[in-house]
Amino acid sequence: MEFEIKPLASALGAEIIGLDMSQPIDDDTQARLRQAWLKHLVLLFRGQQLTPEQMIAFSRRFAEPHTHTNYEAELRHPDHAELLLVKSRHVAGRDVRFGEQWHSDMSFTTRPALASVLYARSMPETGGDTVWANMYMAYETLSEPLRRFLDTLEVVHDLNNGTTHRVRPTAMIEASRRRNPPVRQPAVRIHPETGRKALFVNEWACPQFIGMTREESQPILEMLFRHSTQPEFQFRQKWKRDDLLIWDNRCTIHLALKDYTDFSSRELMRTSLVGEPSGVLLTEQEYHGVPA
Ligand SMILES: O=C(O)CCC(=O)C(=O)O
Repeated sequence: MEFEIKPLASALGAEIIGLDMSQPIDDDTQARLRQAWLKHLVLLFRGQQLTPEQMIAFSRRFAEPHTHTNYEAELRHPDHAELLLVKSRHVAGRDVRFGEQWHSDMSFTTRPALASVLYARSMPETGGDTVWANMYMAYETLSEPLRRFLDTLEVVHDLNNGTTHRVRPTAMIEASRRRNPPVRQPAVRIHPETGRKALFVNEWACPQFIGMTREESQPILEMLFRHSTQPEFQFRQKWKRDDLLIWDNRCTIHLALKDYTDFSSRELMRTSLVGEPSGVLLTEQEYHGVPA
């Protein structure tokens, strides 16, 4: 099957033109799509008409979808455990946009998402874009001594570190922490398919390095957050209804922009695809014993 690959930014992102993803795709086409995805990290398919089952089938061509038991029930599709409903909400008296800090999906688990898929159902007239950053570039553009230092480090990934999680009532945080205990991950991950190194830290999940205090960790982490999200490393998606987009969480981070107010106007469906094992659950001592 023929298709065109149109790069959308120099750092990452490409549009695939000429494929209808509601239809079966032969193995050769799927293999070429996967190569394109490994090269461009984010693939966009415009104008796709998919049922929930077809969206799950599309996702399954890349990897097995998570069933999202670590998320609250209200965020899950009532009939399909594989589908998350991505919409903004009011939580603890605050407007919370799904994904409003830079992150990599499920990095706070020992099976971080290999990929995620978003399918746009409705969008505000203006605003509500999503931005991705290339974490290969983030790693490769650091100085050699810093790369060597980071290669040896592990970093805490904690879902409840995010600003939207920290402001919730204590009981809610505790329940979320039981579902999502913090993990330690390598600060630099070797991509299992390409063999390239990618920086694996993000502002949502990462409060500190293992074996270092927060005071020592934070200036380094803040520098890395700034460095990795510079505009030259980004691709920005302006959504249209029926856009279908898949990205590689092993070498990208992403951010949902907060520049819209009408919550009911923006809704997407998401699958997250189960990735290779990475990271280890923190021991109580590691979690509570690290000097602040
Ligand atoms: O709503 C978006 O644009 C992105 C949502 C997000 O960050 C996610 O699904 O992980």
